[in-house]
Amino acid sequence: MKSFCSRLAVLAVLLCAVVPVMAAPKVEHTAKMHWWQKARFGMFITWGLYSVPAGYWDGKPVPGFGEWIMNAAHIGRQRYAQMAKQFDPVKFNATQWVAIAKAAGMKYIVITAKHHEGFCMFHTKATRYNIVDATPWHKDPLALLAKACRRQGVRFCAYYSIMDWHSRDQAAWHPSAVRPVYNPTHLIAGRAAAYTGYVERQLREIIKQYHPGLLWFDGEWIGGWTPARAMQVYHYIRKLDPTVIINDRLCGGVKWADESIFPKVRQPAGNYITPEQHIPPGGLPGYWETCMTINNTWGYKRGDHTYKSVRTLLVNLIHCASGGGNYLLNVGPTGSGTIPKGEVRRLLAMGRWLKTNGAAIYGTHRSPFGQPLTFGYATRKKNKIYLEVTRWPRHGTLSVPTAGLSERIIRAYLLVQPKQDLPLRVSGSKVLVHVPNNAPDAIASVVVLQAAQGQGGK
Ligand code: FHN
Repeated sequence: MKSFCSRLAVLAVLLCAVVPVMAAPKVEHTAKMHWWQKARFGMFITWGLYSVPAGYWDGKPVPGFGEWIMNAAHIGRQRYAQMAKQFDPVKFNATQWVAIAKAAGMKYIVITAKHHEGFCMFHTKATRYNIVDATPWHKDPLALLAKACRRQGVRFCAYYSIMDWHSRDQAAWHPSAVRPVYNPTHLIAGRAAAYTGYVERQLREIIKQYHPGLLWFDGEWIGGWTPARAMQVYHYIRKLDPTVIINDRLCGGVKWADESIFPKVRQPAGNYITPEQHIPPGGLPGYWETCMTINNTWGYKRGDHTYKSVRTLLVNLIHCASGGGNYLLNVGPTGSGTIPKGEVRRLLAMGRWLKTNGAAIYGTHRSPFGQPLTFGYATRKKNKIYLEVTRWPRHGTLSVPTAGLSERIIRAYLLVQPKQDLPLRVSGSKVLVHVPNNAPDAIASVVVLQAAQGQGGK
């Protein structure tokens, strides 16, 4: 698993080795990202065969992420594949899953079409190791979710792992008959072209069958998956759909950076950067999205109830938006097809906050202040600056450092009381806003500063 730091290190190497090429056309690139940048908040769904054992094997708890159980419990390919016969998620309800995402204020969902285990959660003709052909359920959850997303106005997106612990084209790192260790696999000599063809065939099915707005690649760190192979797949995707967004994980070895940041990059592939389980302080240049678990696992583990608090989840979302990034929050559905209640409760609480305060998040851009704020965070949309106050001032005065602002602030008000002006005065390089003693929201209250009309950033 590559950490964000190692990805950044590789990026540094890449930048000194760039060879100027025709940059992706800016307009096409920006237009493609528009819906995603406005969305700010998405649901990651990590669902697969691993949801059946749910973190236990041979009656014992298995450490690590739920979706890594095949590797962590050293399960042979044949024995693991037998689980498909038990995978019968009769409680799955696509309309309900999308409704939960929508009620949470999430504008897109990214579901695992194929995780490292290699089991395909969609109907593919490339292998019978898929949820329609190999399980007693015989349904295609990606087709059902894509349809529900279209009906409910949520963007459907798909995750696809290059690493594939079931593929005969990939060898386990330690191919023991009794204690195999899969990660990281490597492409078997002479089989790389066959596997690349398999990937292309499946991506074609996913694009043509489900029309994802975004392809979320992962597992790119396997041996033999070269930049050239990744470039081949990247251009294959672009021919099928020039508008689909691609994250920065199609290619291992060489960090694929955002076209909008490094247009001269030799391999302009990833449209955005994907920090994982952390939020870069102050955000990142260009397009980026932090993906994060809601507890301590991506795939379902029946023993993991260590859910993050609603406060932590909301502040994470606000922190991402204030840095100009998206927040992709994961749920791990059970083997029977339900999203755990503890996860749903937190998502619905986030949705209630967003129902009142969504204007401060959706379609906004990063904080205009260029420095951390003592009282919380800030986002901006045209001449409105939204202050997401997580530490409400005790003495009724919110002190805002406006040194980094080029505009005059002409108004201040609570987002929940837009018609009620709050007294404000300039004091040196600060604007002092007189606020009520009690914060309108227990977690984050939004104060809006209005800059003089016709001025201001994005
Ligand atoms: O190994 C995967 C992991 O299972 C999970 O899918 C995360 C989500 O971003 N990605 C990889 C770890 O970086």
